[in-house]
Amino acid sequence: LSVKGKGASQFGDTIKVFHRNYPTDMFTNVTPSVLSKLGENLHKKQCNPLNLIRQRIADFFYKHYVTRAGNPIFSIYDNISPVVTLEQNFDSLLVPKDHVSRSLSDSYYINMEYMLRAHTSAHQSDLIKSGLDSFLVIGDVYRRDAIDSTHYPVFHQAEGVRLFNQFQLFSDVRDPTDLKLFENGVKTDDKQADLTFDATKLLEFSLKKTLQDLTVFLFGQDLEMKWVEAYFPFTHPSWELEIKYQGQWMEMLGCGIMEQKILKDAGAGDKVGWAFGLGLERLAMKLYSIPDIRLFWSNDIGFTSQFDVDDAATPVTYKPVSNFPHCINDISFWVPEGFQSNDFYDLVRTVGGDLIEQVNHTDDFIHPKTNRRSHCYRIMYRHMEKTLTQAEVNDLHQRISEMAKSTLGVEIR
Ligand code: FA5
Ligand code: MG
Repeated sequence: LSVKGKGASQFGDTIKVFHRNYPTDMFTNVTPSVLSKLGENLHKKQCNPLNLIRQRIADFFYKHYVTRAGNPIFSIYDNISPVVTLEQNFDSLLVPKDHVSRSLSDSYYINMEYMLRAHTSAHQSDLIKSGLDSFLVIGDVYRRDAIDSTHYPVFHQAEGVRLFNQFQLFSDVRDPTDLKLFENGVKTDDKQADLTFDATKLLEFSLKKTLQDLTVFLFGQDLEMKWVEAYFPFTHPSWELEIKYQGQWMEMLGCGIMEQKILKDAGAGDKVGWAFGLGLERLAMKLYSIPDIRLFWSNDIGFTSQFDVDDAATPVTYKPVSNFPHCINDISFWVPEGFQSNDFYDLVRTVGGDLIEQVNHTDDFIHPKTNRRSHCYRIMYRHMEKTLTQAEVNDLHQRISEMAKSTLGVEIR
């Protein structure tokens, strides 16, 4: 196993993903455990809460956004392969060449050309190029990330894009004669250089109204939420929506006014638009009171039977089968030059699978004399459906430490 981007040895010269062989290279850092999630499509799976959420979102857009002839405005794509090019995931979205999200420690690469999409935004440009104005993309996305109850290396997003021409954007304005979409201006915190202030404000209003209406549709009126300013390379201005979940603010989605260059490059430079990307697990956790993101992957009938409903609008409140105790073990080691915490998180997940509830980086220090760096991690083990024995945990912990020694070059202290 290698999680550092030199996975060629682990897989040989090629990796097979969905019946296609890809040559491995210096970028290759996908792991067998992450590849095993491809094609699971939880958002299409019977009795999975993500499937219910997907249907609810589709209902909302089909019901509330229709043309005068009664046809839905948004078309929905929930079947696009998560294998994308770096061009799709990054370049088409103006992500700078040196942006952190491109690093081997943040994304899963098949090789220098292909990766597992890190967000559903990867499909924006292609779908606009194909002539669409309003669409949703729903699917699985992959990220090397921290491990806790709201983060998992595979999760699901719903992307929404809506484009407007001049007539459509200003259709509700009483006297639109003086209003324009474009100007030759300067970029400020409030707007892009080539969009007018009027167009920007109307887009912001339309975007926030759509997302607020969606949250009211899903959660009802008395949900605590707030808009926070944000930054994305592909939108400006940008926002995130947070909602209160178990007493804490939890980020649900990112959104903003689409960078005009993306539309130009995709052949839709005469239109303006907004886009959003929301996390389905986060929505589902809130909606069904699901306490841990790993539960979405459970095939345990105690879990799935609770989401066995004919109508996706049926209210469901998850009742934990029971809460089994967790075991905590610490591990500390000297790390080599260039060591990344995400390499260790991946390794822990690869060895421990869903028995890993959480990994915290608890200490980081540099030896004053030798200048060597030491990291300490606290690993919380918990089985969702039974009590783990200390022997089982020790065995796992031992395997994690062996694997860290042999593949990450750390020295256990
Ligand atoms: C994005 O992925 C942007 N593509 C969103 C976007 C689309 C912005 C279009 C502007 C226009 P972000 O990394 O914040 O942004 O992720 C979006 C949402 O995915 C988060 O708000 C959260 O709900 C969910 N999410 C992110 N990381 C994880 C994770 N590791 N586990 C579960 N959910 C996650
Ligand atoms: Mg975010």
